[in-house]
Amino acid sequence: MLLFSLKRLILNYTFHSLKVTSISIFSKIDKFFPSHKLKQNSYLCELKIKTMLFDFEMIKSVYQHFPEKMKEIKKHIHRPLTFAEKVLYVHLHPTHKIEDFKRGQSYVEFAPDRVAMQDATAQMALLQFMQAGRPKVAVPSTVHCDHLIVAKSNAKEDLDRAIKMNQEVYDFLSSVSAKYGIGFWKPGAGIIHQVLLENYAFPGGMMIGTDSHTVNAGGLGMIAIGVGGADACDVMAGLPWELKWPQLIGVKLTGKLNGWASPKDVILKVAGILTVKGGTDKIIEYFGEGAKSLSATGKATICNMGAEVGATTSIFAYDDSMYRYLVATGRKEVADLANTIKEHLTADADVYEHPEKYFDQVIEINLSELEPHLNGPFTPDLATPISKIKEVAGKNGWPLEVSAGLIGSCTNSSYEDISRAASVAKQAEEKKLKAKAEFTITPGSEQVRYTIEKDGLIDIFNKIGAKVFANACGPCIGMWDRRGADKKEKNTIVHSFNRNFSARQDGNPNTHAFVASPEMVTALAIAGRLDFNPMTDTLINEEGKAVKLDPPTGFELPPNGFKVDDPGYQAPAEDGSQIEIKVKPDSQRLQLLEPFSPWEGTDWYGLKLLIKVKGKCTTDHISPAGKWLQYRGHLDNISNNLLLGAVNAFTGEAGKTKNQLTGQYEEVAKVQRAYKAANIGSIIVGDENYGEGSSREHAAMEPRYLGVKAVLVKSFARIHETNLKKQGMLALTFADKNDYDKIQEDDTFDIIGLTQFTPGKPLTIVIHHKDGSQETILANHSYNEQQIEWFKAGGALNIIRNKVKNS
Ligand code: MIC
Ligand code: SF4
Repeated sequence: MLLFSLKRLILNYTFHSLKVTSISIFSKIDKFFPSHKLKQNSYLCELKIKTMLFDFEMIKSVYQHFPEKMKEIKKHIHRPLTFAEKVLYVHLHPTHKIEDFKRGQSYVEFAPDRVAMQDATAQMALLQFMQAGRPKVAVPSTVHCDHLIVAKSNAKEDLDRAIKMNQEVYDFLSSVSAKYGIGFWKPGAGIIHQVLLENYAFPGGMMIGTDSHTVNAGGLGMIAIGVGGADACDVMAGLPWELKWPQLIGVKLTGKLNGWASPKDVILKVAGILTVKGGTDKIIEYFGEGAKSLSATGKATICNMGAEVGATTSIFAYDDSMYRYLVATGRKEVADLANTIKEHLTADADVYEHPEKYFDQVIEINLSELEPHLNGPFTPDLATPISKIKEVAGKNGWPLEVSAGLIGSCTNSSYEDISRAASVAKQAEEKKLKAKAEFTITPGSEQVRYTIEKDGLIDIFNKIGAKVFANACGPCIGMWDRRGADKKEKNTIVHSFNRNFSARQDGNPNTHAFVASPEMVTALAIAGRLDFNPMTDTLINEEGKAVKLDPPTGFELPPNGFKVDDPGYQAPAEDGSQIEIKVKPDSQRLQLLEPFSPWEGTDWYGLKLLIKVKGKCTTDHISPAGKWLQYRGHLDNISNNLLLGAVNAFTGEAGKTKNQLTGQYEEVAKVQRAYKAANIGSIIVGDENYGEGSSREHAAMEPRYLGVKAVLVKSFARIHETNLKKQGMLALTFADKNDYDKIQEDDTFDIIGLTQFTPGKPLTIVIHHKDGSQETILANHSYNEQQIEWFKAGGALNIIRNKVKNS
């Protein structure tokens, strides 16, 4: 009894900003974290909470100030505003003047409401935050353990194995979170973006997250943006966060989805139109009757995969679907508050009536005519409508047999998704069909998993031989122990994830991965064929009869409500000052960071070409995931994967380059370590949209750590370019893209103009060829004054500590 009262008392402290409406059981933290430093400290206890309402006071304050801020904004901007613009303006940093910012040009400082981090990026973000010298995070923040769980046998075994294997990292994240006031979602709790949507996202709010798919929360009307850990570190330290004021794309949705078409097909079509770089430095705002007809989770799917067109973020205005979702996920208080400022949580009327006047580009999609799509292989923007797949696949020689169908991931694991996929699976059973391909499901959160289990949906999948993996990223990020993948056979898989870059899911570059809606994935897994069109084709069942699948049906929200026993949340300590964070000096998983050295104050001469990369070079090519995820907290170890997936323009081989000192071809990191040992700087040359994909700042920190000085490319993806700048690297683009062709394998470079490094002024690069000839080219950059300071200081982190001290 005494213990119980004590814990109750402690709870009152711990959940100062968390309204707990129902607590079922107290249990012990050492179930998950046996070696946890805090277990002796009675103030931290694991809770099983059925309904939680986080940060209500913060949300209340955002809504309270929204109308008066809008009034002030309207005094300065005399034109109708889109919804995205309103949310951006309302979140301007208080020190920033309100003005009509230049889209695609002005750098603007914001004050986001919250920060989210997933385990694979949180390690580096928090290692940096620990250097900032703050006792607590300045805004509500959370860590989510979802990326490090290998999908192999089944949820339980996989989770147990992951907890054992990643103990050191989980312990680190859990105790850093407890110390600095960060909410911690344990392994098994779910994928960051689903957990955020279910618990934290709110209409009109602003969030940054150390994962490119943070944009998912646009489905609940939030401006949510993916960033590198150094950006997260700034905001957690109470500093303003900077972003180039984006351009705006308006997508008008008319009609209504029907039959096999789903929200996923909206974004698959948009990806086909915009391509992987069409959204760079742009926000996509969806509107129209069609938008209102979509569920909130459907909207989140569309926003989530906006990362695949490089968009800064995507957003829908507040509507009834969001109200319903907030209520269903235990946040009626937030929904009711949102209703009180409804008129501000959408664009001004004229914007949606005359979109061409307010958006830089307008796209119109009629949902009534939308066909299901299959996007791939190897890139998410290669969109093929299902009616054309036979012809296109045949022409390209894509393997037609589907070897695996996988549903889940942050973008498609809502109750609606799973229930629609289950309706297809159910028919298979009724119509005497079995899934021909391997079929797997990764639920997005424990809340979704628990509810679908209770509602009998997991049983339906089991009956057609499906495997249910742990609530985590799993195969989506290459954490898939796929039998036989090492044989590197040519094969086709279909999944409902976002990304299908070469080798991403199973490490096999010959796996042709196609992205589709969960219901289409289920149909194709049953048929076992890529060219199966469920709208027109029949299948032969076990009795030899031809049967046809009916269009899927599902539930927007669980008819009997969401249920969960233990959502997997751990609250931070009220006073974390006594918590000590230890990192073993010989650890292979974690390494404390040393500051990078500042710029030498001179121009650079004699830099060697490290590698000239040809074609697509995503962050998966620069710093692959899969088995390398284990080193995300250890900069020296992970640096060995530098550019392992990048294709060398001179040899066509991935991951190897010529060591100019020896003439040998070796792994890129090895060559770079040799240059570093010889005190020689180097430069990486790349193609278009370099650094596309993920937010992982390792892709920028690794070259910096190994002594690369500059990255010179035709164009950059937004997050990667910022990450390079933050880490003190020189991120340059060819002023004339044709100059890319001038770069030869044994070149040496001088970079001139650094002593007068100024915004808007190009730098000069002298290329020395091996035959003694030389050429001079210009390189552009997009550094503003502050970013030049980061460069000079050797990285933003070297400045942040002082700023925090003086603030
Ligand atoms: C991804 O989908 O590529 C990831 C893994 O979630 C990344 C983050 C990472 O590399 O850790 C992302 O999208 O930012
Ligand atoms: Fe995880 Fe995949 Fe979503 Fe990235 S895209 S957060 S790896 S589920």
